[in-house]
Amino acid sequence: MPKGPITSIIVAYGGMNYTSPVVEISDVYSTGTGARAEAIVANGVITSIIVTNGGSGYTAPIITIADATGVGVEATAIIGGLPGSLSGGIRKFIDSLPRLGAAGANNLGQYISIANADTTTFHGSDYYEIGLVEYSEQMHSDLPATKLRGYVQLNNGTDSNGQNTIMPSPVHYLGPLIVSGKDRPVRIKFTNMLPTGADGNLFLPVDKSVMGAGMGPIDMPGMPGMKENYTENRATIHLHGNNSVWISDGTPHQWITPADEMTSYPEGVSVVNVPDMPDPGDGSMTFYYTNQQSARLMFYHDHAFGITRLNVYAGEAAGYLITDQVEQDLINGTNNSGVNPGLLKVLPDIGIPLVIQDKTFVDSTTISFQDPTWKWGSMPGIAMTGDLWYPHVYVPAQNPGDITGVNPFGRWHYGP
Ligand SMILES: [Cu+2]
Repeated sequence: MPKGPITSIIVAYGGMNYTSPVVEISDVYSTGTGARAEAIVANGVITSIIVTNGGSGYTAPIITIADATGVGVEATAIIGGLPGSLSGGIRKFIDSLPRLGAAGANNLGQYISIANADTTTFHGSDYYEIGLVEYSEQMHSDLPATKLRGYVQLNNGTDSNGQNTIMPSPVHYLGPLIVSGKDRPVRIKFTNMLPTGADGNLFLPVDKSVMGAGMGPIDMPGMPGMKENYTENRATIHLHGNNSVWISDGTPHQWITPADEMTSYPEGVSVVNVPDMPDPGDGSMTFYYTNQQSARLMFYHDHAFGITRLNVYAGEAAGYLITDQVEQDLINGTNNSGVNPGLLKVLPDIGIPLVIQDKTFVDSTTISFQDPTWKWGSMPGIAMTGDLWYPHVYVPAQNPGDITGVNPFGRWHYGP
């Protein structure tokens, strides 16, 4: 978070009956030191507060006025009121947007990779082998690298001799984008390559009271009545918005664990592979998409029972774009579809996919005040700046300790 000296204090309401007020300046996160200020009183009202020493390192300053007789003053301390007085934090508009392909890399080297189709292994279809891996990527100039999980292409399309080639591409956040055409089927072999055992646990808090995230139906080995938990490295691919047949939908019950995971639940109960593709083996699934849809931007993402929101937040999402003859006519100034008799070039290209996401990052210097029970991330138990943060405390809307009975920050009502 940004830190700096206190550059001014604004009095919103001067109160009454003040005689010799003393201004005390503290900080919500205990980061600031050294600030001093004096209150100016006229007829018992504080008319202004003068900063005599701005101090340093303030993040969220609090003004307290001590006085034997006065009440009611309201004042706000300002940090960053002078150009260049702030340091730290995540600055706006510093990094450019990662665009499509290596040529679209931004200043951090981020870009959304584009998958290369193998057009020969399955005649009439585009074929992709997609892995799921754990990796790190720097998301902002003011952050260290962030631990993520995401998709990566494992084959490399079709070479100039028409052969399927194997050359894993580097993993890129929100990649690899699959570009397909209306009515051109896409086939995918998905392989879960996440870590296993304790390393396979998510680096985000998992609420095991959510159905599908905690205990499953099977007893732990040798412990009758003690149910074994589902693992946190379960994953699948669901193509969001696609007109998919159910066996390839990637429903909440169509997930798979890595091949070498030790678990009584190696795959979801509804996993069905594509009948005319080879058995992909443990840790892999196959999918078939008809793409009988008009041009559109979709995305594929994880859908595993009980942890979908966490897996997608961790990075298990990528773009999927269908183009069609109508769109191509509007790009190329042709009229094969019949919608463009004027042969106009209306569209410059298939577009620039825009993806808007909401992420919160851990700041190791303030997390112990903001979230005292945070214990997840890349070094569980040690708060690491740049780790993804996720809510994990259910704050009740009732507060028996407050005379109103209400907790204004609460979101959850007690049951009867
Ligand atoms: Cu979805």
